[in-house]
Amino acid sequence: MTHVSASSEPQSFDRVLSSMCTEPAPAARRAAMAFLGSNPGDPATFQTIAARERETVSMLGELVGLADPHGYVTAGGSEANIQAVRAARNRATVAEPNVVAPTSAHFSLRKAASLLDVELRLVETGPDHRADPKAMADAVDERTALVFGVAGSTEYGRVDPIPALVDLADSVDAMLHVDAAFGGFFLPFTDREWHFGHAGIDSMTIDPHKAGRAAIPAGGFLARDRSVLDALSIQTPYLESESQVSLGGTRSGAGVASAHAALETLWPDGYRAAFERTMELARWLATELDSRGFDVIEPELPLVAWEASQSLFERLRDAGWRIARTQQGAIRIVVMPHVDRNMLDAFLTAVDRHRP
Ligand code: 0PR
Repeated sequence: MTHVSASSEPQSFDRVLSSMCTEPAPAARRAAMAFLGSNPGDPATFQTIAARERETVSMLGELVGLADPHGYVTAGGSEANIQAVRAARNRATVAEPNVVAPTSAHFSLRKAASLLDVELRLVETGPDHRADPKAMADAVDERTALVFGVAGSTEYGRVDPIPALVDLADSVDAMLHVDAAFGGFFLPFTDREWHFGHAGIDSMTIDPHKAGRAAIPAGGFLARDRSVLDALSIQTPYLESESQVSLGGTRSGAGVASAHAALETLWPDGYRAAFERTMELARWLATELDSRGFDVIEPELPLVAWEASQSLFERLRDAGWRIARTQQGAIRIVVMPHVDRNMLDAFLTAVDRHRP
């Protein structure tokens, strides 16, 4: 029998500038291996991993400024975003509820809308690539169940004006969800207004398997009130445990254990050091691209977006660089912890070689 595969080598991050995934921290890798067979979806049977999940939620709460958080470790940001929409829909008292979000919201929101049969109202971002609360105010009404904001957008690394979105959600009695899947492990070291310190935030997405340096799958769904999780709860008649709030049934103990180990090892000093190093690299890369005459969007998080031609993009890809394009045609480089100065030097050499 012939096996067809690109390579038998393990994943190399050598030229990966497109991904929000990175090398897991060594302790996170070891912990994942140790819990490959345990299922946090059945906490009465798998009590060790269930306890680690509770501790993980509590550590994530500390990161996002929420004492006594409710939540669980999801399979990723998509599940957490889908669950936010599901909770809001289940709690809505009106028929045909809608969700109002900026166009910068991750595409998982479109999955949520199609799965849950809610209307998704996407509102153009402002020229700064952030949510535009005034434009969003025109889109909300008495049927709005959820207002959605992003703290660290997928394409530009932008933080929406969360306090203004909180006010907007309040004005129509809707829930407010913040998607900090990408930004959550960087923003504690900035002075941005994004965390649960703002009274009106109901729920949040924050993903250990991105900048948290946990193994995949490890996302996070956090809520201020127990009632948000109650809105997700399903009875599980024949299990030892009586109910389940997660979207998945059997879940990865590896992801949970890995998130727990990463947080225990890296919060806060390790994450702070990683943020400072990658942020400085991102600023440096932005300056280098700018000095070559490219239009660069000033990085706010370790993500650099810059205008480049389709032909340069394709040549860099053909040369083996893993890079992504935004919907508006900019090249997007995510400066994750596996990226270093040598790699970016090599990338800039490639840019100089392949530009017209
Ligand atoms: N929310 C935000 C803000 C995101 O950026 C993402 C993922 C999600 C939610 C969804 O998270 P999951 O993919 O964990 O469900 N954004 C990444 C992106 O589009 C997804 C990704 C990750 C793509 C790694 C490629 C890759 O190699 O960049």
